[in-house]
Amino acid sequence: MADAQIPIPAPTPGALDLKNIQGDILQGLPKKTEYYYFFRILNAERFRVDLAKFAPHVKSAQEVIDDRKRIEDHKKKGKPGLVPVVGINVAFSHLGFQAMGVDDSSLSDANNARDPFKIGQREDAVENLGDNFVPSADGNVPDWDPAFLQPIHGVILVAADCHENAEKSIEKIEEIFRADTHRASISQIKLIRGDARPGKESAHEHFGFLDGISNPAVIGFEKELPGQGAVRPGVILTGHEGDPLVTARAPWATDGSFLVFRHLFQEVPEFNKYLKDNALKFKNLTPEQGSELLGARMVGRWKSGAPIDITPFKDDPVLAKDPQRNNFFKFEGEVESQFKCPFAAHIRKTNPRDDLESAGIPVEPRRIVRRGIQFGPEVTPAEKASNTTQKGRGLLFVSYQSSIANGFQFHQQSWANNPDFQFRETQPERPGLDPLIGQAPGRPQDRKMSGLDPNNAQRELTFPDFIIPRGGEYFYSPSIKALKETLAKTTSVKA
Ligand code: N7H
Repeated sequence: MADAQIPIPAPTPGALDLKNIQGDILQGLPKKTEYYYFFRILNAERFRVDLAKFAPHVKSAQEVIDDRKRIEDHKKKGKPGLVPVVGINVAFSHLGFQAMGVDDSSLSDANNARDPFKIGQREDAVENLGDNFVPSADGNVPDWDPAFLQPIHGVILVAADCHENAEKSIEKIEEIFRADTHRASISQIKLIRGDARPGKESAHEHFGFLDGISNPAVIGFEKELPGQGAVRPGVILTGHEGDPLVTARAPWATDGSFLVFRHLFQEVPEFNKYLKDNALKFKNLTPEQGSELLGARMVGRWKSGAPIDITPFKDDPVLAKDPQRNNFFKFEGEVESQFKCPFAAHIRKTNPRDDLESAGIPVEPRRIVRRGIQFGPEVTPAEKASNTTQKGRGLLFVSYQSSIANGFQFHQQSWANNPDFQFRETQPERPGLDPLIGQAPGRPQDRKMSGLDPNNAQRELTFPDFIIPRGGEYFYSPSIKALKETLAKTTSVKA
């Protein structure tokens, strides 16, 4: 997600051990490109020895702060080009901990037999997330890229300013794990590259909307901007106040976080055609403005990033760029109204703000921080002309949270896919599904929402799938100390 927009936080010294927390979690590794290297562990002993050599390369939150300062200085001085930077992080699935022979029971909820981390995303995708599936003799299999149907033990993240620097690092990493030799300790399952979009689209996702605006402020790390919402560190980091399993965590599970990865394809020409064909007729808007308004009402923000709760019928690019104002809204006083922002708009579904808080239900325990990056090329002229996707593109979605069940899974299953959320008592209209990520497998007629038409809140619009998940996994991003002292082995083994 948009990197350039993230304001540099003012860390509170000493509050969190920033040298112990992996760098992607609290602030995001700086990046123009990011590679996700999914791997399987071939030999636990060898892998844990190799991990001891790899661990010093893992970038901490403190090092990310230092990198971002260097980038900021470079920009301020008006120097040309980009500061060379590489950030490496790593995370493991439940199967990965099992493969290493490490007891990870304190990472799962003992009272939840279907804890998402324990069952893995492949199982969760059909059971709870609503991904499309293919029936088979062994049960329903998600309609995913076959690579993600295999057991995945871990993912290495390599973020950089350019492909060359990232690829050099991947070569070094492969040397450490002796990949491609007869003594390899890992084998690559899939390597996916994400890239920021070119030019002035660089902080925008493929549908054209500015992304990376709203993430919660983690108390003890950064100062809250107006409307941003602050969370206790344990909502994001395991082993801290706010982590629902804080008392059950093993000591090594402090300062880590669960990393949710989703390979999400976006049908951009089809999305654009839908907006054109269903342009809203409102006041004296031109058809083009009517399409823009429809898109803004589906997302809850204009492409510029300006929130429609503040500026409902006209974009405001100056407001969009102002971090003091672009999050300063909470759907206040609109619990029964979707005139300004539809109930099911993507950002209202995924952060309901006053919709819940006014009823005394805190949103804080549900919040996630989103990282990730776009992948795939720009729409080609042929795709534009035919309104049909011919090249794969979308979002490598990444979120961090201390509980997948409370965070990502809840967003997807209980909010985005639930036509009754947010629960209304008096209004006749049902909110419907999140028009972007809401899923109703096998029931295309149910992919609909109300509230898009400001003249008629009850009018429902039905839409095809614009976002198609093709894979993913649930990982745990351990602390740097856990990597070095619990997971890695320094004693040499016969290789
Ligand atoms: Fe979403 N998009 O381009 O439309 N997202 N999202 N998302 N999303 C947000 O506030 C998008 C996805 C959240 O606090 C913005 O940063 C796309 C998943 C949350 O106000 C835009 C995809 C999940 C927020 C998009 C996608 C979420 C959020 C506004 C997939 C969780 C913050 C910019 C391809 C299950 C809400 C911003 C808040 C914002 C888009 C996926 C969650 C523009 C294209 C899977 C929590």
